[in-house]
Amino acid sequence: MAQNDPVNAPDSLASLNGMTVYGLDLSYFTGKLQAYLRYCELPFRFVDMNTGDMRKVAQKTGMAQMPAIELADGRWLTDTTAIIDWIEGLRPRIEVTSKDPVLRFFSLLMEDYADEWLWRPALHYRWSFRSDAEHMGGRIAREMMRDLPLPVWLRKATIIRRQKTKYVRGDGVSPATRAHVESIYLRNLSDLEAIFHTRPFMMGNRPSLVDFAFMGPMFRHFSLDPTPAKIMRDQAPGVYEWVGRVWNAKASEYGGNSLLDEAPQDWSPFLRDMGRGYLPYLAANALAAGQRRGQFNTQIEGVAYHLPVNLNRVHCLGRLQAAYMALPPYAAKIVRLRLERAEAWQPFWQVRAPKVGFDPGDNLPFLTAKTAWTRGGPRLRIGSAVHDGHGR
Ligand SMILES: N[C@@H](CCC(=O)N[C@@H](CS)C(=O)NCC(=O)O)C(=O)O
Repeated sequence: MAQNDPVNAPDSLASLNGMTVYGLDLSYFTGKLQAYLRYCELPFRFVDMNTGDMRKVAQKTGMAQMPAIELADGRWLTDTTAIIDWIEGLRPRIEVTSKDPVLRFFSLLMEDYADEWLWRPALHYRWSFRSDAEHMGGRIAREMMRDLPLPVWLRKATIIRRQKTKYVRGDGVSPATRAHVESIYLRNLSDLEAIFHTRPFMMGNRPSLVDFAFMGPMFRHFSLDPTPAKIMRDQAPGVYEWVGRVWNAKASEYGGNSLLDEAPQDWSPFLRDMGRGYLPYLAANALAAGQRRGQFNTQIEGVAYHLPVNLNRVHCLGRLQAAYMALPPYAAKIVRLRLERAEAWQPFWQVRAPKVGFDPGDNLPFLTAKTAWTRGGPRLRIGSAVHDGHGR
C-alpha cells in the first residue's frame, strides 16, 4: 500500500500532520474548531479566507461554509460537529466527549443547541446594531473581501446589506420577534454564569465538547461584538472569564482532571429552553422541509415567526434522533426521563426528520461536491429560500 494513499491508509493522528484550517478569526464555527484544536495541541496552518478561498472550499467540500480543513494528503473536511467527532476517534486520551452513552447524548444535544439556536441572536446582535455592523462590516470588507476589486466602502456596504437581508430580516428577526431573539442570549448568559460560579467548565474541571460548542457564539460573537460584549461584561463576568479560560486551555495541563459522570442538574435550564423553543422550532422546520416548502410560519414561545427552511437543521435533528435510537436500552431510558422532565421529549419526536438529500452516503466530515447532496440537490427540489442548501 502506498504510504500516503489517501484511500487505503488507516487514519491516525499522523493524518493531521501538516493540516491547513481555512476560516476567519471572526467566525462562529471557526472559533469553535480553533478552540478545540488548540486544546488538543494539534498544530495547524491557518488561512484567513478570502472570497476565492471560499469558492475553493465550496468546490472541494460541496459546502460554501467555514471552517474547512485540508489534510496534507489532499482530503478536505467540513462541518465542525463531524470534524471533532472524527478527530476524537483518533485521539488516544483526555477525550472531550464522555464515553458514557447518556452523557455523550446530552453533550451532542447541547452542542447542537449552541451551534444552531444561538446563531440567530448572534447574527442579530452583530448586524442589527449600527456600531457592531460597522465594526464587523469593516473587518470583513478588509479581510475576507480583500481579493475583490472594489473600494473598501462598497465592499463594506455590500456585506452589511447581505448579512442583514440573509441573517436578520431573512432569518425571522423583526420588530415583533427582536425582544424574544435577544432574550435567548440573555437567558443563556445567566444560566452559564450560574454554572461558572460552581465549576470552571461545562462538564467539570476540564473542557469538553460542550465548552467548545458554546465558544462558537460566546467567543467569536458575543464577547467580541461591542453591544453583546458590554452586556456580557456587565451581567456575566464569569462567562467572559470562561471564554478566556477555554481559549487558553491545553489538554496536557488538564489530563489529571475528570469530567462529571452525569449530566449536571444545572443543564436543566438549557434542556427546558430546548423543550420550549429550539425543539418546537426544529420540528416546524422539519415539517416544512418535508412539505418541500422554502419558508414557514411558526410560534415560538408565543411569538409569531416567519422563517426560512434550513435543511442543515433538518439533518441535525435526524442526526440527534439517530443518536438516541442507537443508545443501549438503559441509557435510552435515562435520557428519556430527563427530557420528559424538561418537557423536551415530545418536541424532540414531534416530527421525524425527513431525508433532505444532504450527505446521503454518510461521508461527513469528508464531503465532496459530488457527495454533499443527492443528484439535483435541494436547489431543484425546494426553492430559492434555501438556494445554498443551507438556509444560511
Ligand atoms: N454546521 C457547520 C456550519 C458552518 C457555518 O455555517 N459557518 C458559517 C460561518 S461561522 C458560514 O460559513 N456561513 C456562510 C455564509 O454566511 O454564507 C459547521 O459546524 O461547520
